[in-house]
Amino acid sequence: VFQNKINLIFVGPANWSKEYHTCSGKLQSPINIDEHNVTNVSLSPLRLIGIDNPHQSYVTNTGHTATLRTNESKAVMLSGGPLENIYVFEQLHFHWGENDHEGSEDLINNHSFPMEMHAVFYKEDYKSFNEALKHSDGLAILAYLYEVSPQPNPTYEPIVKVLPDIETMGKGKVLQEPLLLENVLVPDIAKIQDYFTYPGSLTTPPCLEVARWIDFKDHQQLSHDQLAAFRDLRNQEGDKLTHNFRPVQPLENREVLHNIL
Ligand code: SG4
Ligand code: ZN
Repeated sequence: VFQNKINLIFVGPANWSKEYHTCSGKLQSPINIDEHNVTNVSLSPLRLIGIDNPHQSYVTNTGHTATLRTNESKAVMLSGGPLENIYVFEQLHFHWGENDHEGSEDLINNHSFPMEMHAVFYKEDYKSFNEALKHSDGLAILAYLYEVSPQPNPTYEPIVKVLPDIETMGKGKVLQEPLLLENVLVPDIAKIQDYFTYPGSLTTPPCLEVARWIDFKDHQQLSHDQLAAFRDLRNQEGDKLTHNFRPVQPLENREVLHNIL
């Protein structure tokens, strides 16, 4: 039935665990974060290194999302906060929905947002992304939530502009200018220490429970047209990618921490 991973993704999240038992595990993502049910903590500062100079970057249509990578490996590193080690930037990608009322994976107080971006990092000690996937502390994922604004957000224009060129699955395109990841990953330095964090999983099969999630409380802005550009991307079947978020999973026995300054 499940010919490959991409097909499986579209068979629907309810069926994933038939093929991948981990998808019904007890540390699954995404979750609903109930702000009345979090533990306030003050962790050491979260640090991002290497974001202050522009990196040549390219965006690929994977058939499930648009993924951005830089040409240089180990260009950007993450440490501090809930992390005990250094994590290396691998890629970032987006989740969205059919309209401006849905699309995010994690929910806040059961509220869903039109888009969520994930910046995926792997633990440097494991040397490679694939090796890191074999360890429970292998990944750290930064999650950014978006709301609709009347004006386009200039930070995302270089990415949005190439989307029409990568409508077909498998296509990729180098951004016209090197990208300053600082604008994307640290949109407001004053708000970067305000986040929720919990242990979770990849949100696509095989749903590996290897990720420390860090969800920023601050929301970013995108215009309706910027959001709509993502919905024109096409999947393996050639259909428009209008829904690539997983529904929330049970919190089970987990505690969500809220870091405050
Ligand atoms: C998206 O499909 C990404 O394109 C995948 O990255 C990613 O898989 C998958 O989401 C799950 O990641 O942050 N949402 S998530 O939990 O990072 C991995 C690629 O296919 C393994 C490169
Ligand atoms: Zn994701």
